[in-house]
Amino acid sequence: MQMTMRWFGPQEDKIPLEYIRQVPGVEGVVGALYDVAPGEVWPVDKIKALVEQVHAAGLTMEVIESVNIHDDIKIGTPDRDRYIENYKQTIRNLAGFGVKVICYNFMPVFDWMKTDMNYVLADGSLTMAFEKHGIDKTLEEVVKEVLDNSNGFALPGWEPERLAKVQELFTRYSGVDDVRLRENLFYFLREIIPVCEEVGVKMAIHPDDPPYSIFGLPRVVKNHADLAMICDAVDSPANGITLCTGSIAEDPDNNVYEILADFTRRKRLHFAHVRNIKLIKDKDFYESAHPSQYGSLDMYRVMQALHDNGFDGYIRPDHGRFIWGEEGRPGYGLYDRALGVTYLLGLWEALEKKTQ
Ligand code: CS2
Ligand code: MN
Repeated sequence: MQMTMRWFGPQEDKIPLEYIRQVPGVEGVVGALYDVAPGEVWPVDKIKALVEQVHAAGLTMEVIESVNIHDDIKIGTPDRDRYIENYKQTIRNLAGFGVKVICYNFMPVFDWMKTDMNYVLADGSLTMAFEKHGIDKTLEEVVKEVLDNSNGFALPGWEPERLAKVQELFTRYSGVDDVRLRENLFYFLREIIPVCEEVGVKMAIHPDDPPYSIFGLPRVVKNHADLAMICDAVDSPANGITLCTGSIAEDPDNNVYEILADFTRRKRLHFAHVRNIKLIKDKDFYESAHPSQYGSLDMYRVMQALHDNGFDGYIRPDHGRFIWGEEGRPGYGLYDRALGVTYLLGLWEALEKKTQ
């Protein structure tokens, strides 16, 4: 297992690599280029500069999150083949610099969705939340809530220029139901997985956040059955998943522990996002501190499901709260995520010693 933290690069992240290096147990960062539009090839010179900077700080960069998928691939337009060819080239370029895992998602229109970016917890810390009265707002109001409260940071998957035309984007997806979206995902996988096998890269799909339909959009990465169908669609170790405990647990019908155990056993779980959420009522939730006592997940069981089934991939804490006066990119402050790392590694050490 390799512990990592996400880092948004020299322009987009105000946390220096040196600070990440000082978090005990963190060996690498999960990186990405943020100045390349979805659908374009990631240029070799930019990848090289990023990797060299990370290595110079004594860290690895073997995981990318995310190489985002162009809407034409998700919609399945005739233009998709051009974007898929670009994606293949990006995979090759990344493999040339030691990248082993690429995290991506297949959510139409938006990446994750939250309705409250500054939810205040009892201890005064700030977190993100999803409440259905928020979803009663109009589409434009919800988009505005997220964009206005991102503290000046560009949020991946929330490109303002793309979402300025959100209604138009919805219209483009109007003929795409779950069946079509799934077919388009499988088409994409059948094209790219052979390239991944050739260059030694593993794809790892991130679950939908939230894992059910919002605003009538189709959803195909919601639960155990969806993940199994995706893995079976192209039966290769290069076709795997990122299990985000927070996202998948937003639907209380999902058994996070069983899902973790099953895909770890199948050797398809390449990347784990481990965080806790607190379900409030009717699927409303907020993102809590990592330890079990603050949320709805038993984090010991989460780590046990990975450990006892031989997890050997990359792991990172996921969104943290804002504590100790820190400000910055929502979900990605240093302090609370560092506490998450320490806690998860503590659980892991206990599991290791118990079985020795
Ligand atoms: C992440 C996702 O920051 C987050 O919410 O867990 O946005 C994740 O990076 C993407 O969905 C993966 O493609
Ligand atoms: Mn996640």
